[in-house]
Amino acid sequence: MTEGTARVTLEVDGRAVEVPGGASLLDAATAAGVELPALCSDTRLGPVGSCRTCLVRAGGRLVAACVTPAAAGARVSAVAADLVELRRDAVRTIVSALPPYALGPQMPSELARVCRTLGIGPEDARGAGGRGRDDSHPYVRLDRDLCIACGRCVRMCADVQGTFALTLTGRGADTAVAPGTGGPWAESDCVSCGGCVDTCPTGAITQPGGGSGLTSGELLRQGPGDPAAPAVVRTTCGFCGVGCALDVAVGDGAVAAVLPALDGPVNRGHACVKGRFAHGFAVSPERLTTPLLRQDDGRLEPVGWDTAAAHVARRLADAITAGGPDSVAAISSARATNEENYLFQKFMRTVVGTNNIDNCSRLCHAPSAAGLVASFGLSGGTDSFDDLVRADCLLVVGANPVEAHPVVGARLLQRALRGARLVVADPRKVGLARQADVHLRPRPGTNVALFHGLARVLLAEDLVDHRFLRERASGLAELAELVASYTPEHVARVTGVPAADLIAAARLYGRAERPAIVYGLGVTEHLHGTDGVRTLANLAILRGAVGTDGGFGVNPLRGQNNVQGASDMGALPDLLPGYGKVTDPAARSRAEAVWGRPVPARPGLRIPDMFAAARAGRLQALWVLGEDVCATDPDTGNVEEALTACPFVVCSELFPSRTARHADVVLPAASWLEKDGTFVNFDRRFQRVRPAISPPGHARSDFAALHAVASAMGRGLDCPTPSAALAECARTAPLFAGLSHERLDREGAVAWPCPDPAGPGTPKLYGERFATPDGLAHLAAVPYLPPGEAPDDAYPFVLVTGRRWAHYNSGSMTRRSGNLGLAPADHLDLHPDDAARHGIRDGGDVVVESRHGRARLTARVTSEIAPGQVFCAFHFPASGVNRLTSGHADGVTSCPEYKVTAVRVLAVGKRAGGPGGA
Ligand SMILES: Nc1nc2c(c(=O)[nH]1)N[C@H]1C(S)=C(S)[C@@H](COP(=O)(O)OP(=O)(O)OC[C@H]3O[C@@H](n4cnc5c(=O)[nH]c(N)nc54)[C@H](O)[C@@H]3O)O[C@H]1N2
Ligand SMILES: Nc1nc2c(c(=O)[nH]1)N[C@H]1C(S)=C(S)[C@@H](COP(=O)(O)OP(=O)(O)OC[C@H]3O[C@@H](n4cnc5c(=O)[nH]c(N)nc54)[C@H](O)[C@@H]3O)O[C@H]1N2
Ligand SMILES: [Mo]
Repeated sequence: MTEGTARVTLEVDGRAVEVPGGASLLDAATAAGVELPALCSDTRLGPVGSCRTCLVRAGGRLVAACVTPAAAGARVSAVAADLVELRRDAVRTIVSALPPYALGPQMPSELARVCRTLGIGPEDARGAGGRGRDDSHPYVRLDRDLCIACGRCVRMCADVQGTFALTLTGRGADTAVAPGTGGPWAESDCVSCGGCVDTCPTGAITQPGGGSGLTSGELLRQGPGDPAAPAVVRTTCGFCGVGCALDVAVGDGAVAAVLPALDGPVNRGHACVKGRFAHGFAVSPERLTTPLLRQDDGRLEPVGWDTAAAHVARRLADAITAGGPDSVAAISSARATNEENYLFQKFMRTVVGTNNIDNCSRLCHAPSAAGLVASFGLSGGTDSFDDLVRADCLLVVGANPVEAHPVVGARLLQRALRGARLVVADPRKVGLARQADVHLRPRPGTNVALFHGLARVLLAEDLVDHRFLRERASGLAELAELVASYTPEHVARVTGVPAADLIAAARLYGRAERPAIVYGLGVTEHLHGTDGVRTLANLAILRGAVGTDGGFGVNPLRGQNNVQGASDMGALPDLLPGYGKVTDPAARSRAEAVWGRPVPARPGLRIPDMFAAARAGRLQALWVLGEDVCATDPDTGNVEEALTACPFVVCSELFPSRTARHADVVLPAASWLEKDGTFVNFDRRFQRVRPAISPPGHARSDFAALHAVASAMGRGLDCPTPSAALAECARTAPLFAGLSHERLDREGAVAWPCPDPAGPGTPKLYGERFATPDGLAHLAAVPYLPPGEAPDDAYPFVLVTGRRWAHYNSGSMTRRSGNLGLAPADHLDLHPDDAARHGIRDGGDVVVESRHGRARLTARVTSEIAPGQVFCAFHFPASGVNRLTSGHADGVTSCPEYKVTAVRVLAVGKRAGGPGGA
């Protein structure tokens, strides 16, 4: 169906129905309340009309309803007895080749339901079976005997996921789905998005365990009155920042299946290996189930919540007495809800009396916040995801959405396959690069030179929007002067990107009608990350491609499920909920009026400054909630030293993390599947989070834990429920004034700014003016400066760290799920030439050493990585990857330089000092 086209009216069995232009007769029949069997059809896929089960009569002819457009004025006959008989025959023919259990009473499949309505029973299924199964994959089960070769799975894999892992093989009635690589499913290109499982109408492709055969489509059909229907809870995924709406099917108090919601505003019936399948962590025997208190003998022993809360309260009060409120600090969590983040910053500001609160945005997209505010005024991406997928040129920079934001990655890939131009800037041959018109491979840490090079081409070839620059932007003269020296040849020397590629990329972005910029940590996690964001934003400003109809702006793929929200809620040392500055008396008094308590005016410590203060003996207490700082912050040795030096450490966690091992009190937390609240996704949408299951043992939501400690300190925090907390936040922050749980329950998703309960949210920003003080977009004329570390004879490689598709950050959750079977270890990617030179073989163990520490990994020899560079993820803390990374950080925001570390690599068993690796 095409959006925005006029609606058409037609008649189905004498009943007038109205459908959008472009709809099919199948849609029209559905609108008329007639359910047709349509075994090759799925709303996520284009129609193919191959199964011939949806036959209707239109204009006197028999047609397959799914492939016939609904024409205005058409008269359609769908329920006539002869048509029902024809459809029954078509379905019966299909069924006849299946074994009887295909229609068994336990089958929740679409086919079984259709057969029940048509009066077709197991006796009609007379297939002998014997075609075999493929149970090799942890999340996908294939029963070839149930395959009807409808092709839905193949099309989901190709047209929605973009992986092309599946095909139909065999002849005639023997045709069945198979991995395209020929071997077992587990060895195929499958990335476990679950799309095939979710569309299969027969139960041929299912997932193991409960919920087998249940699909999003069937879930949508089951009314609340259906006694066979499982309890289903609509919630928002708690892994990355895409914000997929998920339906969690619950049986016996446990997750039976997680299905992507067909009407999910962002994901539209798609999901990835994490949201869809990686929920096993929730019932891991390693979950923390009771508070733990460090005893005199050094052991952590279980205690009750009252004891734990009283202890935390007393030690925090002691710390305040001994060192003042600013000797207490807190790290809040981008995994936790908005309401929890709101409550935590309120606790620190009003109960403790300090602004010492920060969140992992510091390690991630803090440069986006700073850079986008400086360029445009607000701390968020400029456009909505819906716009991105309408762009005709995508510039994807330092982001690997195919692995890190798979639902976004798949949609961008589909857009490129359907004709949008694609420019990828990444040192590695990442998934999208394979489809790119131009793949720019800058040396890590040279973005600013690259972006200036692109800007210079735009200016030199007059691919800029003069009117926009005159009326809506400032800083052109300074930028033009600066970039004059960034000639393609000069930029080629600095970045390694051939001049011709640079020019080609600039022309694609410069000549597109609706260009969009999407970027990730390859821009931010650098010594000059904020400069990177600003000079990337320059390109959109030069083109007039932001705040106008002619472009889709500059959009960071924010990382964690709620990293946007944690910052929106003011879990930051310098900003209050809704981004009022703590140094601004007006912003403070607005919060003070709501909270009835003074708000400290001095900005607090950032995460790295908290550790430095602890090491210097200036921090009395630190509460770390939902961040494994000993695994994920850079230069682990320094972090461990800080936690050891800090007299009192509290850790709120799901698992006994590395950080928890350093804590004096460990508080067991509820996970996203177990709590109530909201998250804000990467395109600024608030969405509801709802508890599907109960937390294990005595684990509690962070929300409840904060209340418990506050009341043990003799201080109320008000807002007894998450709903009350968001309502209070709305009164504190004009940006969110129109938001409430009630509204989100009604509308699903609302993008901020949302200043008015009666007005809409704002998916696209800056239509009239930018939110900067002068209303203009600000071009940034900052020079390129080199990264903090460079390779030398002792450390000849540049190590880039980042993500892999199957695991998530510290891996605390994905390693405790079936995903471990998909990716059992961290690998160090290195180029075949480098491997040969250093005597390293694929699959061999290697030691990696930097100036800061050492790690142990398994080598993966691949030309995805450029010579002289190596790449690894940080999903297995035991490997020690963050012992390698340095304390270098972005000068503006303190975001760590995770993307550039000089290292040497040694095959295990070899002595240091091998060729090039002394
Ligand atoms: N599967 C999975 N998904 C995740 C996560 C996860 O751990 N696992 N984590 C979530 C989080 S918290 C975040 S923040 C996001 C991150 O999502 P991304 O930003 O996509 O993740 P990264 O893989 O860290 O880095 C992106 C790319 O930057 C490239 N890069 C490195 N240096 C440079 C450079 O100098 N210039 C350019 N142009 N590119 C460079 C790297 O090669 C890498 O491919 O993912 C989220 N989603
Ligand atoms: N080398 C390297 N290091 C990196 C990066 C990189 O690219 N390279 N990326 C950085 C980035 S972008 C980020 S965002 C950080 C992420 O770093 P972290 O935030 O430390 O990583 P996570 O694994 O997402 O989650 C932290 C912990 O929160 C717990 N948790 C999950 N949900 C909840 C909850 O609801 N409540 C509580 N109390 N706990 C919960 C999990 O068990 C986990 O141990 O890592 C950074 N580290
Ligand atoms: Mo992140």
